[in-house]
Amino acid sequence: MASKSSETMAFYDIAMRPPIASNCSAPNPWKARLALNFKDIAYSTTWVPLPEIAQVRRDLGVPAGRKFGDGTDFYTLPILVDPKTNSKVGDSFDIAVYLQKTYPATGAGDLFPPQKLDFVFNPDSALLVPLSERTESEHADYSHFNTHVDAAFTAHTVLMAYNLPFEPNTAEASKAEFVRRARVSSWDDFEVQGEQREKIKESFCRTLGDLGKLFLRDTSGPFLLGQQASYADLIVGGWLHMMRGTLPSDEWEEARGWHGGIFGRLYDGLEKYTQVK
Ligand SMILES: N[C@@H](CCC(=O)N[C@@H](CS)C(=O)NCC(=O)O)C(=O)O
Repeated sequence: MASKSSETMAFYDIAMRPPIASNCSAPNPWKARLALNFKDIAYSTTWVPLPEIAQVRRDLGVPAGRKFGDGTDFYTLPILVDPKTNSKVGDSFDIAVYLQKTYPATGAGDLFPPQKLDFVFNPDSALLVPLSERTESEHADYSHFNTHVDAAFTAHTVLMAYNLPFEPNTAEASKAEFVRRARVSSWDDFEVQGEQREKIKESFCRTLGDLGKLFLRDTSGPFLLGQQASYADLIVGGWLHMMRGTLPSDEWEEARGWHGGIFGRLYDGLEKYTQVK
């Protein structure tokens, strides 16, 4: 989309270790980046170190969109600021809805084409940090899918947390915050190896098998609707980017090949929407 620089949108993502373009790995900002690129929007990224997210969000006047288990506010990214409409949107799903509504005809078209998104995942135990609560019903089927995909991947992030490529200047503070949230005694408690790791990988593979079934309804392309990508593919794609950035590389290669390579093909199919700007 041709756009003057004063109209360039500001997109806020979490700073990671340089080179940032290959290390940014937060799934919800990734969903929004994929949606911005899908819509061919002019934007520029502001990289926020993890310990500064709350302040940045407060300074922008965007309320917290998530709560910790104890009910206190959890300040998160992404945020998108659109100077053209004076809008500030602080949730990845809301960003996709906003882009579709405000810029319906740009880029690759409709982010929310009708389709059946009947994936359900109910975690065995409560997630460490509850997901955002959503009450609105706009694109309710996609919103439901987003919640269940988030739950499915979040239940297995113990495989990924230890390898998060933290930004060096704030790595210690970030790790300390994760230790506090998980109520463990040290960062090394996040390392999961051996038999325990294999068991969690099996569960992850099984869970992705259930999700993968939806991709087998139309095998004319890598997306749920075959050759037509939609926001549902970008939701899964956001998590695949977290996996790529945080799993040991042999495990990422293994996961790409699970269930006949469904997720490797999806990751590659979304490549055209992965520019980090
Ligand atoms: N429902 C929100 C959730 C956003 C969220 O959880 N963001 C994570 C990164 S994926 C975050 O900002 N974490 C900051 C932290 O862990 O301190 C959305 O979809 O935007």
